[in-house]
Amino acid sequence: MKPTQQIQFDKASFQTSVKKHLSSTYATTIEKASSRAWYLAMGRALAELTTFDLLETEQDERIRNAKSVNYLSLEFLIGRLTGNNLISIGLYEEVTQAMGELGQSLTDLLEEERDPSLGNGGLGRLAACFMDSLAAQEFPTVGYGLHYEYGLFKQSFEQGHQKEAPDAWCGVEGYPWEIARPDLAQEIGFYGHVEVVQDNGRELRRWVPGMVVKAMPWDIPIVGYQSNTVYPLRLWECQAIAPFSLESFNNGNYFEAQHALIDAGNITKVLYPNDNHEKGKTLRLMQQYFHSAASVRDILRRHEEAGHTLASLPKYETIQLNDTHPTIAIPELMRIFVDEKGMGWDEAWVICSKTFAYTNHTLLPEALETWSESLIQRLLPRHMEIIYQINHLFLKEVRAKWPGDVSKQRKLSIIQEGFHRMVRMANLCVVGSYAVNGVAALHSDLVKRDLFPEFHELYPTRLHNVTNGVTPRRWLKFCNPGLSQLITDKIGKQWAADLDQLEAISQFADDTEFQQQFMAVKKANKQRLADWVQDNMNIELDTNAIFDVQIKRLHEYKRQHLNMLHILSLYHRLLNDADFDMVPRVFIFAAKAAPGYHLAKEIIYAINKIAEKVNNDPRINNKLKVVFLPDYRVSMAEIIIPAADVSEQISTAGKEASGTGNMKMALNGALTIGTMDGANVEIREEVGDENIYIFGLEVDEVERLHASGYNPYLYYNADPLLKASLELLVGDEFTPGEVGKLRSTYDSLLDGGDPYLVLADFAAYVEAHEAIDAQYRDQQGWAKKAILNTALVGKFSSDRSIRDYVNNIWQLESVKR
Ligand code: 26W
Repeated sequence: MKPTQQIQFDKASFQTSVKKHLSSTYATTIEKASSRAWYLAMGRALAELTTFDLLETEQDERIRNAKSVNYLSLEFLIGRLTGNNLISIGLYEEVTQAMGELGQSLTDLLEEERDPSLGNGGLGRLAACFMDSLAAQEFPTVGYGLHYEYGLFKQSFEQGHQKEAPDAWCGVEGYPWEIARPDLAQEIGFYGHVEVVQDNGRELRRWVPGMVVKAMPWDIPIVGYQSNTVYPLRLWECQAIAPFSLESFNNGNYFEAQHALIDAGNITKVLYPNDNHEKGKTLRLMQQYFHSAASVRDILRRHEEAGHTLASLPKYETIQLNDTHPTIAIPELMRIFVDEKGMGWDEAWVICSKTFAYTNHTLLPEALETWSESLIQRLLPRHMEIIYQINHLFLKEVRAKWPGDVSKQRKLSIIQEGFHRMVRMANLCVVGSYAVNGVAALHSDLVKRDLFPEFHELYPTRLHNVTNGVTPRRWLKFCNPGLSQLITDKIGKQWAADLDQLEAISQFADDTEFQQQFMAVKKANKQRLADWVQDNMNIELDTNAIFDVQIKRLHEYKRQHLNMLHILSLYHRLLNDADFDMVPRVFIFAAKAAPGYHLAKEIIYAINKIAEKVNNDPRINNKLKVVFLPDYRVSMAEIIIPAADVSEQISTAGKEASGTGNMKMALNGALTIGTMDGANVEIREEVGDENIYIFGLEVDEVERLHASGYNPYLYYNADPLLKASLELLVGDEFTPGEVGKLRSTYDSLLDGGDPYLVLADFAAYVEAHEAIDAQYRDQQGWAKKAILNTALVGKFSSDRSIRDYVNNIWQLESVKR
């Protein structure tokens, strides 16, 4: 077994380093330093240790000569690093002691760290879990992302309404874990025109950008658990090259060169807050190209510096595209090969299409990216030519496969015809990649069946499934120390590096003593959350109640409004049915709505208003509490997830590609109430039907209902409880004196046609909740189910996901240092 502490640690010199940073970096003294200054100085001192290993890893000959994965993602939702890194390098106790001797509590200092919220939700958090698992298993990797100045907006509530504020995650002092790499900076062009030059009778095309900006990389160390391998997460920051490009000035692109000054500073200013909704904004495409171009050049730089030939690129490098957001990397690599390296098109295409692989994360039509041809033409004129050429050759293949079938060509073409011609990024990805994968078994089946059926026929081995996973380090060991200790006491500590070992816990599922210990830990975690709610929201929660949790982005397809209707039905029954009884419940929500998504914001408002009334209504005797925690982020999830009894995973079947919160909560001993959607299907397979509450329409039933003409009024008129619950939204029950303030949700569910079938699933959902209520009354039975959830979800470790990618897609080997 490997030692848990690899990095050389000497307490006295560490303390000296912290003190040195206090004075020389943060200009303060031991006597005067604030907690924040102590945290920053400690962070810098720790980062020095990992930077050393980062550079060592970078120089390691065996790694330079091994195949690496380059994970390209516009989002990495890493969350706070300090506590997690201390666990990975095995120095948590040592640093607790070292800081204690300096009069500082490590736990308090860790609270000083702001979350780097460089992602929207699932896709960004998945990228962070994958980096953790790649480093832990020592697969050579570089994560490439963007160094946004402002991460996802901070959320607060004003009279129940969501308010957004900018999130300056770096603070004025900078983020202690990152190091600038000015020697690795790149120049990135935009706009301009294409020149044709003759070269020995050959016609070469060359892009002359009208504007050039600088890409400055910042490295964040990704520390492998129980290993001394440190791989970089390389985040590009856009800087202007002052004052503007002389070349473009001379070429008459004066106007566009002026753009440079305005645009350059903006490119990495802020993360776009849309989740699953594509808006086609120019600046977003600039972010995408900036990210792709800087990353592709850095990959080629590493490859060439290691002495490898261009032809051997796929042997040493694979480039994983996290959704279509970095798709433009494909034509960019082609441009470099053909225009800059003088390679022939066919050779370039063979190399290129063996290098890229693409992960699809959503089937929602409004999330599938298309960019207007005219925008690409203006911003990236040479790339547009290359896309035409790729499409031209691809359509030849289509014609060969389906001669004379024009509809096939129209459907598969990378260019969507019409008044405004659009480039379909997903089609470009499938054509330019050697592998395409969905993120859960059901989702991957739907990718084959509904999204890309013709591509599947054309390229029968290209489409794969890799079921998502979550890192057990952050999502159990770090966030739930009580449960981690209990598990370690029973089965030893190696589970955190090999999550399948948790299965051994199932032998204690009937053991009453273990059940009591398990439930005691859950209770303590509920108390920790209740304390947070008391301190921050001034609401008192009873930890004997069922903690029922729905935490994820606010979206109609995720159906927070179904949960809300269930709450209304309970409220209605408590007030109107003297025989009705229920185990006290606390409904916990946390979610950000995209700032431009009106209905999502209205749902937040409605839940907040309902909470206000219900929480203070003496008639219901504290049976019901509703809390909407503000500013959902990774560090909040770390408090909420260990405290969950019930995990709400209630999307309309076929809409949630995978979900990963479902995995985190099951791992922490929550019982899922969920539809047959995304990874819920596989969670059920693992934990068994008796340990999960599945309800509602399945994918084919959803399709049939839509096809037959769904009418929500049929459900409304047939179900008195549903009707009564909905009617609570139209009066002034929750907004005294102001009638109809919560109408939007009601309207969308009735006159709006209820596109996500909330009403159709309502009755089944209520029934599943009744079963949960009944089960909770039997605490031993509940404990057994909760234990089995923890024990049986080892499959959902992101270590396993990464091994699936490695074995089935990337074909690379780990390098132990
Ligand atoms: C262009 C706008 C946009 C922005 C983000 C479109 C799509 C996205 C993401 C793909 C949305 C996303 O985060 N998808 C989620 O990915 C998770 C990781 O695979 C899955 O677990 C979720 O089910 C899926 O919704």
